Parts: sequence; C-alpha cells; structure tokens
Amino acid sequence: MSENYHAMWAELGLDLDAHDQLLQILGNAYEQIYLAQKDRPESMSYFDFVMSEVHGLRIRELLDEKKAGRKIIGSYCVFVPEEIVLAANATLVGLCSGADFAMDEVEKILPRNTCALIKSSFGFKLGKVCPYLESADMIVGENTCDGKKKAYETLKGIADNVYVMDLPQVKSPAGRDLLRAEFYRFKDAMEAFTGSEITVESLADAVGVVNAKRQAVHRLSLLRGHDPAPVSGLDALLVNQVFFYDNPARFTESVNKICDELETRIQASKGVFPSGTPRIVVSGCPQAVPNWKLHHLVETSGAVIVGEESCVGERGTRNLTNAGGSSVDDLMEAVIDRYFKIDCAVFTPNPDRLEHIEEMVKNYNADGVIHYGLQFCQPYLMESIPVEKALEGRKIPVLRVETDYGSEDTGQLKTRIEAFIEQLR
Ligand code: BJ8
Repeated sequence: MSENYHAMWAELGLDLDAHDQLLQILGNAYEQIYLAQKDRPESMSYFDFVMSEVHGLRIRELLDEKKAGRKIIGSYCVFVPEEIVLAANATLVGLCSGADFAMDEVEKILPRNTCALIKSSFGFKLGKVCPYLESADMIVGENTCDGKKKAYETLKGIADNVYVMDLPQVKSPAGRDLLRAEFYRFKDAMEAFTGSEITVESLADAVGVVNAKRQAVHRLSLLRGHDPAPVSGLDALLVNQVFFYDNPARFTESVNKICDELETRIQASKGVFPSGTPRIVVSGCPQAVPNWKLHHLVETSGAVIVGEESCVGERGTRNLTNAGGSSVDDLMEAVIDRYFKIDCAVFTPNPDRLEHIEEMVKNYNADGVIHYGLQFCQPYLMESIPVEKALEGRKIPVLRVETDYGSEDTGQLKTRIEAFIEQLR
C-alpha cells in the first residue's frame, strides 16, 4: 500500500491489528497466486494497483464522496440494482465475503453448517476488518436463499441501517410484480435516504454507466473464447471481482484497455497457455475477493478457465438494460426486465441457467464444466445434480466440486481436478 491509512481505518472503527493481519494474508496470497502467473497482459497492472489499494485508496475515495454528501450503499447480491442507487446520487459497493475471519465469533451467532459466504460476511463484521462495510451508510440485504434471509435478521442486530429487499422465487407474472413492487419500494427508500429525486435524466445516465461497465466485461468474455486463451481465468475473475468495488467509469475504461491489448495478442496468436490447453467453464456459487481457490487449482493443474457462469461473472453481468425509455417508469420497467432475467438457483424451476451454461460452453469453446458449490449452499448443490445430468446427456464432461474457503481440502481437490483435466485432453 502506497501510504499509511491507519488513521482512516481507526476512524472507521476497524480492529487495526486484525486488519493488518488480514492485509498481510491477502498480500501474500496475491503475490503467490496472481503475480506468479506468466505472460499476463500489461494492462492488468491497473488491477494489481486496485488490489494493492483495495482497503486504502478506494476507501479514501468513498469517504471523500461521503464528505461531499453522497451516500454509500453496500450489498451482497447482484439483485441490488446499481442503476437505482446511482440515479439517487449514491454509490454501490460489494461487501467483503470471500475469506474466513473471526469464525469462532461467527459460530456463536450462526449455525456451523452455514455456507462460507454468509459466515464470511459476518466474520468481516464481527472481526471489524471490512472498511467497505464500515463506510456504508446503508446495507441492502435480499431475500434470496434461506441462509441469507435468516442471516439478515441477525445482521440487523449487529449492523446499522440494514434494509431488506424481498425477491421472487418463481419467474411468473406474479413474481415479476413482486420484483417491480420491491424495486419501486427501493427507489422510494433511496430517494428518501439520499434526499435526491430520481429523474428521467439521472436514471438514464445511471443505466448508461452500468450498461457501459457490463458491455466492457462482455467484450472481455468474448475475447476469452479464442485459442490460445489471451488472458488467464484468474485475471478475468479478478476483473469480475473488481466490478463490485471500483469507480464505474474508471473500471469500464480499464477493462476496455485490457480488451484492446488482448485483441493485439489474439492477432499475434499469443496466449497465456499454449494452444490446445483444456478449456473449462466454471458454474455455480459466486467467488468474492479473495476467493481464488478453484481458479488457482485449475490453472496450476494444466487447464485454463474461459468463463464463469456465476454472479461474479456472466450471471451477474450478462444482460444489458434497455436505455430507450423516455420516462422514469419506462426506465424502471427496463431495469426490472433486466434483473428478472437473472438465473440464480434460488428460482424454481430455473431452466435458463442450464441453457446459459451450454451457451457459454459453445461460445467459449470449452471442453468441460466444473460445477462449483459451496458447502451447505442448498440452492446450488441441489441444482448441481440435474445440471450435471443434463450436460452429460449432451456429452459435455462435468466435475462437481463442493468446497469452502479453507485450504484443508486442496490436495484432494487438486487430485480430482487433475483427473478431470486428463479426461478432457
Ligand atoms: S443472485 S447467487 S449473488 S443470491 S452461496 S449465500 S445462494 S447458501 S450467493 Fe447469490 Fe444473489 Fe443468487 Fe447471485 Fe445462499 Fe448459496 Fe451461500 Fe449464496
């Protein structure tokens, strides 16, 4: 980190010793996993910088925004509409949930058999080590899986200003009506909270900003379809992770810059792995920073990851919002349409997800799929069985992996992943 941020972190109420320890672990992991990669695109240096300052400079920027009167809104799910947040003159940030922290404390208030992502979000709060959470003026929870739903009830007891959004579980007209009602309720809540009315101009601008960000990520996704792969899955995963933290306009510009460089690489047939390296699509639970475990294991075992069917990946970014509306209501309908297409496993039934996995396999020339399920995540673990059967029926090899954020199972996982990659050769 280029400067000392201790005073800022202390003011946010972080536990400085614990936070220093966390940054040390994060820094070491980044060095061993990211910086050890060969032939990375030069423009990834921006993302290296972002990561080195993820709890420093970016937090200072958010605090400066707060001083200037802007509200910071934290979330744990891609269902929270960034367009509405931006249009109300606020900033949306993803909250820390990708590493185990303060687990002893967490297990006093959550059952042991809760998924790592939920436990992690509580660990960052109880351990006082997430500056995003401590900077947030409002935390938006969403009623998706049962674990999150019940966890937000508990979160209200340990964090201020938790707002819970209800969400449908069925893609029916009634389900869409519920999403509409909840997005309008959220719009009203944001306007009241920020004191800024959402106008046609502010909403249209916000739709444009978020669409541009998603378009840049789509551009990157398509470039990953080339053989040899011009960028590693690890680096592409990082871009998808930073999507949730960075200033949107700067992020878009930086992703487009990488894409320019990758296009030059593709013309020169330059890749990060040799042509013919087995290509894998990962599908399943989201992987938040610093959860790089699966990608690291796969890419140090002789394969390359060419796409993530995940909320930190295409499920979160794939559809754009129709920006053509000429009233707030038109634009709100377009936003609702866009979010109603998210094929999270909490929906029942959820056939679109299977179609999307197949489409990704085809578009990115993948040889197989690894289904990534976090231990105790019922929606994705349940769905992994029919997904596996359906893909195998279409002759697409699948490996189902169930894991957590710990390192105890890495040896065993690596053996299974290596055997799967052999099968793809
Ligand atoms: S839209 S995937 S970001 S809910 S891993 S907490 S599902 S038990 S994260 Fe998600 Fe929104 Fe859906 Fe996407 Fe529950 Fe499973 Fe834990 Fe999960």
